[in-house]
Amino acid sequence: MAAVKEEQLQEVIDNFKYKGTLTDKRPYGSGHINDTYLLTFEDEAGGEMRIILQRMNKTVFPKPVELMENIMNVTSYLRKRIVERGGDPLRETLNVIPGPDGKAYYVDSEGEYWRSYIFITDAVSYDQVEKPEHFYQSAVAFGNFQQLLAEFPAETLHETIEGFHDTKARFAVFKKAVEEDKMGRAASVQKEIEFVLEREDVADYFGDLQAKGELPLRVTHNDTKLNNIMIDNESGKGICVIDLDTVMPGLVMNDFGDSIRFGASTAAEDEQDLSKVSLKLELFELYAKGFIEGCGGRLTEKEIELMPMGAKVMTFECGMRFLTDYLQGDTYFKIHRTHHNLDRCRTQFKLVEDMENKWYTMQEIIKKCN
Ligand code: ADP
Ligand code: GN1
Ligand code: MG
Repeated sequence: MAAVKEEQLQEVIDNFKYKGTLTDKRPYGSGHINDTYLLTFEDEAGGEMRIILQRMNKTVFPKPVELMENIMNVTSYLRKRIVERGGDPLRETLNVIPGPDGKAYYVDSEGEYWRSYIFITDAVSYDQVEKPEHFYQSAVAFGNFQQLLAEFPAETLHETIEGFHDTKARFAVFKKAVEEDKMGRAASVQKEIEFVLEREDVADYFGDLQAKGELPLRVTHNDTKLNNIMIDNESGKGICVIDLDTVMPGLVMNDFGDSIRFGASTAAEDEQDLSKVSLKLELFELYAKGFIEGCGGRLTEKEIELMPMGAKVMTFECGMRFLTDYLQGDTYFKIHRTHHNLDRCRTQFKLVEDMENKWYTMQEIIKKCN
């Protein structure tokens, strides 16, 4: 996607007609998909108001109107549930600020879709675990999110990205990308390509079980990275689950697994020194405890038993997606250096290998939690 232009950003800000005087605007966060800005306004009394403004990624989400319909439905459902349990709906779920005509988005003169959220104050989204307690609390919050949406009418949700965690389908896309080799990069990443091809069974695992009817389809978040949760500065609790673009029917093991691949790693997702990358079992255990607790008894024995598999499948799938994007010319994930997607892919594969080595212990940990 073309970079956001200054005048384009200004047009959008003007059209949202926010209250107060704009005192600051800056790119914000480290998401790989949307273009996020933090806007600061001052009101007449000198008070400060912060807002999140995002250009939605149309390449990734080709149906932004349906996407916003999902977000409005999910957040208004959550809002009711939060109020019922005495929580603060302005901090515990996303709040969309309507556009000029009352819609949940604004389309700029270039045809790009923008949306705006109330900024959640006094909370931080972490890119890496700084305190294990934060990770535990993020697990409780993601589990809780799952629980809160357990009775949500799943049939009203649009599939914002078709086959998002259909690892088997992603394997097929990967193979095609290798064959096409658009950028002429395949020869230089033979080791990584082999790594994927040797693990077709991992790609098929959940799809096969689903086909046998052994896994319940639930409303899941599908992008449970640590930086998609706001941790309250004061209480250290996971106050709000954000980035709701991919809330869709899915498998709970994948929500668990995606958090593990990101948060229970000893290094950043794009670490170049692979000797620093491994699975931290203490964090795996902590997250498992928090997540199962957060789900409040709704998980089946099978779902719990398959959590290590969720971690492996999500890590494998993510690495494969990074490698696919690298082979296709970096058109999906935002990159900040030439081989960024390759670096990301390598950390994921290093983690998969480490999980394979620690498989027995991972399973023993989950048995203890069950
Ligand atoms: P992406 O899909 O690109 O990851 P996100 O919706 O996750 O986009 O937003 C990127 C970052 O912006 C988040 O990781 C978080 O730090 C910040 N952010 C998003 N929404 C809010 C909000 N309502 N309040 C505070 N920070 C937010
Ligand atoms: C993307 O949007 P963000 O940065 O939270 C991606 C996830 C990947 C993740 C890898 C819609 O998440 O699926 O796991 O990057 N989101 C989408 O860091 O593709
Ligand atoms: Mg995000």
